Amino acid sequence: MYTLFFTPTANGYKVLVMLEALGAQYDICHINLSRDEQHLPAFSRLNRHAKIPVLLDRDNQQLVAESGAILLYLAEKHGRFIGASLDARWQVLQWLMWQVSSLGPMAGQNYHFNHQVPEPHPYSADRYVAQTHRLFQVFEQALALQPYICGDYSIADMSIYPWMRLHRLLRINLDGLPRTADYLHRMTSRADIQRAYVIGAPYQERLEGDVDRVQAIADALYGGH
Ligand SMILES: N[C@@H](CCC(=O)N[C@@H](CS)C(=O)NCC(=O)O)C(=O)O
Repeated sequence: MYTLFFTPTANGYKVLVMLEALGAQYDICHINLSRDEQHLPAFSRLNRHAKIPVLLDRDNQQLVAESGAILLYLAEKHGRFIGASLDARWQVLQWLMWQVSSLGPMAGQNYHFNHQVPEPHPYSADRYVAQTHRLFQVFEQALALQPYICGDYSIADMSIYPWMRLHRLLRINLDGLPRTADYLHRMTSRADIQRAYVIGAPYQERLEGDVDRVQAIADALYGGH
């Protein structure tokens, strides 16, 4: 049994997609970022970086933050989606690291400078679109004729898809990226991914997060004060 501290953002969906792929038992503790609930002291005790996602493994009270680390934790614990051979495992780790160190940060800045910046900043907006586009091109070449980035469906795909599916918002035209377009269609058609996005969607509308639960969980783990 797991508790996922979640907001319906790309990084949040990575873990929801994995939990659905595993058929794991979990509940969701909602952190409303638009109300700055990530900065509540109780949540900061769970993750000093004050960001979602965070996973609590109820079996052993293990807390894990950082989406890439959470995906690895779950893949190792369940022995799934991390490559069957040593070579495949390193491929999966390589693409997982590529996502968390390159695609995620570039796409995140792209989104910020195109949709959230208080004053328009065309140089930065265009720069991060160009950087994101280059990463899509790298992915297009690497995908070649494989259905998934490492052959079999893996945590690398689960980390990449939630960002790539935002391609329109990121101003990425898929016309010159036909394999990536097919890949995104293949991923979107997966039943586990569809379930994850159906489960996550209502949290977009929720006004308040589960702040009392966060407090209770932090107190149970670390003691009240
Ligand atoms: N490197 C982190 C990034 C997590 C992250 O940026 N989370 C965002 C939501 S997608 C967040 O919590 N933002 C709140 C804030 O920055 O205050 C990961 O991969 O988990």
